[in-house]
Amino acid sequence: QVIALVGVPTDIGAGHRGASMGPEALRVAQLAEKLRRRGLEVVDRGNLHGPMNPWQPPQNGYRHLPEVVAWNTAVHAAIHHELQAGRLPVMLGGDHCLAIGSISAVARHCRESGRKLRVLWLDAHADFNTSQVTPSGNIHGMPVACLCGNGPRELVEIGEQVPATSPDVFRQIGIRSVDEGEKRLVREARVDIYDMRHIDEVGIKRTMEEALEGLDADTHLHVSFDVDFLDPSIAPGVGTTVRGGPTYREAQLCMEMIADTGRLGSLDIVELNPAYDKRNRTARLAVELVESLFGKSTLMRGPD
Ligand code: DIR
Ligand code: MN
Ligand code: MN
Ligand code: MN
Repeated sequence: QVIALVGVPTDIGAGHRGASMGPEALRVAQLAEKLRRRGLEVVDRGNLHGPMNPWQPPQNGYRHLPEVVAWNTAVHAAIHHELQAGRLPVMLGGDHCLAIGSISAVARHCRESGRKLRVLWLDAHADFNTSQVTPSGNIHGMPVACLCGNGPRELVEIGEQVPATSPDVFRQIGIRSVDEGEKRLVREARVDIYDMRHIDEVGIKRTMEEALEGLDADTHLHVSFDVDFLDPSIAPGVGTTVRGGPTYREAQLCMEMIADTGRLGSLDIVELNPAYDKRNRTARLAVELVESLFGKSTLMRGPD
């Protein structure tokens, strides 16, 4: 299967500038070349285009809502196009608001092809805020809520079916920062959250077994990888670091266990912010982890 890289150079939904440089940082870290070296076929579609970041304060609880709609409309069309053509899309963000466009496209494709959807949300944050409870107005803190129908009409309606998906398709892993009002919302929606305490208590292996449970031959697995999932000591190049995240080895095992399912159908790599990084090390780490996600491992491990 051909992997299609789709760059989305914007920080329109974030509270810090610089995630717009994410796609180029991943290219500089040789994402395409490293995957090709593994024998995979990769096409780089270049970057999507959209409005400049006007850097305005929030209005009615949302910062840059019209611009966020414009970018996500472009993402939805591009990702759906790749899926329709049988390719495996990798969205190079960009901030995490762009998951509204990508996951709504994946959900639409699953409906059209009669497949089930599972979304692994690797993140320090639950991204389940609404305009009522957001502390920031930044829409990168709201994509999961929007995808579940809880958000402004213009965003909730991207992807035709409203809501695009439902809380039960999500498994959130690595969570360690949930805002006060957001806690009530994730609880009410019964979002399946494997927070850092859960990982501490049962370990990353058991956590991933739980999150991946019930996948079958016709499940499409989407991974939404917010780079702030990782501990800031290994991944400083993000706008909103939260200490106490997965270590290098925990992250590797997480990616390898996803690869082992053989069900990966699409991927977002978001929130990478080279302005906060040193010598592109966070992009290089992200590329290394994505190699594992696509099957790289130390030894060959068979069923016997
Ligand atoms: C915070 C930060 N929960 C907010 N969110 C995210 O502003 O809603 N940072 N996603 O990466
Ligand atoms: Mn996020
Ligand atoms: Mn389709
Ligand atoms: Mn995050």
